[in-house]
Amino acid sequence: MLSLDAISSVIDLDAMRAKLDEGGCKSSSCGSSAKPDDMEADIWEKIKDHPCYSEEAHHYFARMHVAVAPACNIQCNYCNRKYDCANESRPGVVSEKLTPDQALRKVVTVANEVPQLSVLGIAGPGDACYDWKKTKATFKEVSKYIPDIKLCISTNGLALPEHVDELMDMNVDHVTITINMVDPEIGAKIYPWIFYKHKRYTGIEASQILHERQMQGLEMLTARGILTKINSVMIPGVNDDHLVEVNKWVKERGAFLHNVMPLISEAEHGTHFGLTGQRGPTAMELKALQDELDGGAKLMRHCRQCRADAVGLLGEDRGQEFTLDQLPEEIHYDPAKREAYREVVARERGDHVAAKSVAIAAVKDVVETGSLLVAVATKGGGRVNEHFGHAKEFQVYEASPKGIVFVGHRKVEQYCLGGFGEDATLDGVIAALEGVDVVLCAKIGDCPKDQLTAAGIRATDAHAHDYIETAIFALVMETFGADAGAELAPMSA
Ligand code: CLF
Ligand code: SF4
Repeated sequence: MLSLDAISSVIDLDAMRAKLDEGGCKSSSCGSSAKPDDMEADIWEKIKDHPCYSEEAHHYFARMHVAVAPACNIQCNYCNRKYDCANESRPGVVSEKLTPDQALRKVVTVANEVPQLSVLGIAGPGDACYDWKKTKATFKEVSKYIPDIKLCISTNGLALPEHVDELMDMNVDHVTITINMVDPEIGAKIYPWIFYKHKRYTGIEASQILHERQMQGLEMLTARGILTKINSVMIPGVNDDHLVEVNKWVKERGAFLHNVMPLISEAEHGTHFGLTGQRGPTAMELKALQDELDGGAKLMRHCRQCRADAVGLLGEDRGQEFTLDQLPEEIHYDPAKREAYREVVARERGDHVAAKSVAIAAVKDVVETGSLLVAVATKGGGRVNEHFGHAKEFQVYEASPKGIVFVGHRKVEQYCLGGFGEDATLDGVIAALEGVDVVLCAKIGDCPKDQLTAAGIRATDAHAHDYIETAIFALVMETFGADAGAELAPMSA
């Protein structure tokens, strides 16, 4: 079977197709569709190539953001205006602001170079609906050049209701609204002011208006069949318990996904929360809340809080390769690479989904109680295909009686640079893997492996290049053999 490493780097289309055929995978999807059985076909069409709306798609497809919308109409206590909108991007990062024309040049250049590109998002650096003219001009121009690119926006919701019909006319079928509260008293602790209908509002009144507009916008989008994702920033002691209520409200109003993101509040970012010592949640606190929300509005757990000028697969950032000074003056869109990539993915993906469902069913059969947290080093394609020392993040899966579920990711500093591992960096990686039982990677040296063992984490490269779920099932079987009804507990290292 052709690996995604090969897919991503291959430019010779004939060689690429030949490799696939050698692998014996000649049908369009190896006889298996990636569509989940319980999903309507029209919904699947909308999400199947969107890396944020489909966890499975994020192994294959990339998004890019263009920072065309700098103006904002509210103030969030986790935002510093010097930086980009923290509702959809990592706080403390400044993007190169673009005009719609510059954005068009950037999108076409990226589409020619990054075959995984499927979605163009506008997530600031202010509010995409408030700075509407630039958002609209960018989407219109890009759609003329690349008609199949999916358009996606993120907004705080205050200016959303007046633009819902235009969003529909422009075929935008993915909208994110950041909703941190449904109780204005809690909102007053998050939003010091809003600017609405030429007037500034503060306190509970400001949050009441924001709340009403957010709910109105969500209901309007649902009524028109536009998919919505709700982002909520988890702020311990402010809205963490309250997000259970938010989840219920948005589910009732048809939200497709709920994405609970951890507050990032470094003092050096100069936000109100950062300067007043408001902490963000730990990885395990975030997971505990997500587990509590399980069964409500469907959760997105693979968000990477990407930069507002991010380019590439989620968790990867190629934005620095496409800064303004590197863009050509003249643009010409060549769809060849994107089309060839899609052809290969269509084949690989069906195979992956089939292998995944076998592994998940088998884990459900074998495990009766307990759980195992597994951190995976991967470069994409749904495989264990990254070296431990090269990983900048680990994807975390939980094997339990529910099967195998993606539960999040842990960002780390790359341990091995220039062929040498840094002990201090390894300490940070081990700390980031808090609660993890096993690490799966494509290769690991004895030294980091021993130190992980000493920290109670087993690490193995025995399942290199396997599909992630197949590898996790193998771990489960290594522990329990064919004993059904076993209790799953961390394996000794
Ligand atoms: Fe961008 Fe957001 Fe669209 Fe995705 S990101 S506007 S929905 S295309 Fe995705 Fe990035 Fe998380 Fe956003 S991983 S921060 S959820
Ligand atoms: Fe900042 Fe975004 Fe909030 Fe506006 S909506 S204040 S840009 S985080």
